Amino acid sequence: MNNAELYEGNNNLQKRDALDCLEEFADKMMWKRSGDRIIDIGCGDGSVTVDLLKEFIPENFELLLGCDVSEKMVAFANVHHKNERTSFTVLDIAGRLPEELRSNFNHAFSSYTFHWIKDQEAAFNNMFDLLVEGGQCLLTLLGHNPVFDVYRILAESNKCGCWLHGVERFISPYHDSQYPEQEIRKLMKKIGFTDIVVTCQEKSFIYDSPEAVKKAVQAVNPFSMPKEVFDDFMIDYLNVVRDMNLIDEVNNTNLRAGRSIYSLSLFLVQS
Ligand code: J10
Repeated sequence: MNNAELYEGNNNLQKRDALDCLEEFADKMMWKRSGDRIIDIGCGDGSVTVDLLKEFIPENFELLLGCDVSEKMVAFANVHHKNERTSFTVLDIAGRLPEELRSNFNHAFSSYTFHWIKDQEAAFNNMFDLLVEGGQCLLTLLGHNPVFDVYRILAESNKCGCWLHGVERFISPYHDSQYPEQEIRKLMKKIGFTDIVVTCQEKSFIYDSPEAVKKAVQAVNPFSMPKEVFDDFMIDYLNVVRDMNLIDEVNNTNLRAGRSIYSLSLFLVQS
């Protein structure tokens, strides 16, 4: 996920779910009279940070810092969205936390990022350490999503398999979980969060056309492959999607994708 322009134009599903999560938990957010410091983990191109998140935070915030593991995404976000109080920096949330970021934020947000992280404990520990005591965090991430089954099926195929080596690295840690909420709750308690709320909702999403599905998949494709291979890969991808009955025709033009997308929302307080 390194093409910021492509992601910016094809992330309606991610934006819809980020908005749902912000609306679901807006009442629980406690803001200071002024001067809140806010971090958005996995900011990507920065559009969710500035278009959605900013609508939910008080105007008198002190700092809004977006961070992402991708240098290209951060560079794009800084060019398009940086101002006096909003900026973007490179950070691997599962890696070593820079000292200056520790206990530095009143609120941490993250949307559609944590399902890419294998070491959940390291990432959530870092999230805890970023916050001041009593700091709050709000996250949305994928549990089960058929997109991961499609990757697994294609990884086994003779034609595409060689481009999908190490496919398990890119499967949500909760894709195969029967009770993801319980698993997450247990980990959050171990880390030390209090007031833990974890919800899991089944969702679907309407795309305008197969071309829109193709672009959305391309925008988050974690496998590197040449452009000509990608076009072929997408033909196979959409064939698997059809074989698995993952898309329905709606009004003959739109497509409803993935009736079994499970989206997890987490609200946590640093004790
Ligand atoms: C940052 O965004 C993401 O991590 C999003 C992911 C992994 C979900 C992408 C799902 C898409 C594009 C829907 C695919 C459609 C199907 C019919 C399987």
